[in-house]
Amino acid sequence: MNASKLIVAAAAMSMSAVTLAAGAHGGGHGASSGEPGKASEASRTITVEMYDNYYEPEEINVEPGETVRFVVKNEGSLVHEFNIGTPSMHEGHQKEMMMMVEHGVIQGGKLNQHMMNMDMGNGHSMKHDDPNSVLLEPGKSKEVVWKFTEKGDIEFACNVPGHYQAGMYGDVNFE
Ligand SMILES: [Cu+2]
Repeated sequence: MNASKLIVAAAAMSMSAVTLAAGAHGGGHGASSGEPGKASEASRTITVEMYDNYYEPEEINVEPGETVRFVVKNEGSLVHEFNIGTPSMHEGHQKEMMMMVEHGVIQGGKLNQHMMNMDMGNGHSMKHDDPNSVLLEPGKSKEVVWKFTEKGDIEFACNVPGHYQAGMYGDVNFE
């Protein structure tokens, strides 16, 4: 939430059309953010609370190679996301989340589950089931198990339109 981050975010937004085509979605491709982890290999559990529009804690510290089990709780009044990725992955995902809002999938404090499962006509749906993220209605809780395979420029972020810009993201610091 410092000034330099905001400048980076603003610069990234101006390039948004390019990454939309590239589809920086999910954790599978993008190498540097890590990979889905196994709960049995998690070294610890971190509880992350989501509010309107910030996280508690605001940042986390991990060791390279560490698997962390996150218990994510939405304590706010709006739909929020917990998504682990690089800044450019978040930027790409923000386009998809914008589409989810435009199609009425995300409605303030509610998710339209029926629409999330609908085929959009091109073999794609607006399901939100990537292993690096959860999208939660108020009062809901879910787990994400993630392995931080190597050091990288990684943030956890909410890509619901406007939330990242409001400061709803935090750094993953490597020890
Ligand atoms: Cu949010």
